[in-house]
Amino acid sequence: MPGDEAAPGVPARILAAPHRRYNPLLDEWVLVSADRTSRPWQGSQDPVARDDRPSYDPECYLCPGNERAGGAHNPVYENTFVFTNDFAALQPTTSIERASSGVLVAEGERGTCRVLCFSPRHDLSLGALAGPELRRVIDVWAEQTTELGNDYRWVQVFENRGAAMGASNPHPHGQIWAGSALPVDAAREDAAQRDHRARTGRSLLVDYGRQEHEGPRVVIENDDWIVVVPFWAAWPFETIVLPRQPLARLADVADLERDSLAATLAELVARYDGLFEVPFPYSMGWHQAPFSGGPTDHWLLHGHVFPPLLRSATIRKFMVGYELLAETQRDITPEAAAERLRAVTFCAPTQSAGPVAG
Ligand code: H2U
Ligand code: ZN
Repeated sequence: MPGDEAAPGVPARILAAPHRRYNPLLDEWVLVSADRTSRPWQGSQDPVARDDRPSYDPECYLCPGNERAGGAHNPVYENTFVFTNDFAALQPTTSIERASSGVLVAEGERGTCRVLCFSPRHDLSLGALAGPELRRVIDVWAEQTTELGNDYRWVQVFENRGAAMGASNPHPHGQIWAGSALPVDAAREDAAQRDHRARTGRSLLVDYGRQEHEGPRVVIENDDWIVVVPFWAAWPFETIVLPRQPLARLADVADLERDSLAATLAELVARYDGLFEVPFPYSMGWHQAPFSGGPTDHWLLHGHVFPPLLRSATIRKFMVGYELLAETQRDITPEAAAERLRAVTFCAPTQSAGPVAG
């Protein structure tokens, strides 16, 4: 599948030495210094994540029928369950007035935060859900986005998986935050896609997906979706999930494409889990056209997956000194990362995860 060259038109001599790659979505650069992973490491190692969860945990705040930290009780839900975060970072009643004093500027931010339990089963994860169950999660992502888009400009669907990425609970769950402002990254992606459309008449990410077709950064490619380690990836095994049709939001994804998205996501998580043979931690989420009332034809729906692991189950990439002070730097090339994800043996699941216990 991989092409001969990492980027036809970019001389191999540039990519063979330390170099910077441009991220056109965020209008920023990343420094690529291949082979730095061979340097000695006597620093931090994360504990290996043990995964011996029961299918029902009486102490879990998210399991069916249990009491949550805020005192509410979960229903005995059988599929997915959405509730307003008991410790929400945003409130729907906040006034969005803006004020400034000299160089100090502040504005109120109105919004809401929801939690989405992917399954009643405490011991599963997004990628371990059976096809129809994962498909249902996709449907809920789409429904929630449409509903919240009636009230808010930006709807952020995401999942933090694993303690290494700050997940507060191992029960399979994600979050949905919606707010009145366009957050920083959303605004940058909106501007970049709008600009590309104005200059070329085409969609930035449709152009990008076409350019990556059958190339060396492809991890998964099927009729509906392409998953690549972006040419400008910041995190070691970062991927982007792109539809092959020009769709602006999850609600635009048709029935069969939702099924193939479920299969694509399950395969992606399985490839991550197989890489270091641990439940791979990550933050993943969807970027969808903002609900600003204007045209959305410059936007392409896409998923970002940001996993922190670098060289083993216990050694992560730290975004620290140079990254915090200058710009992002990566130690393995995106092409090498994609090759390793492709090399993981993947077997499509054949049966449902089974009934809930407890
Ligand atoms: P994370 O694991 O990604 O932190 O998401 C879990 C969210 O669930 C977290 O934002 C909320 C936390 O505030 N939560 C509740 O709303 N109620 C609870 O009883 C436990 C956790
Ligand atoms: Zn649970």
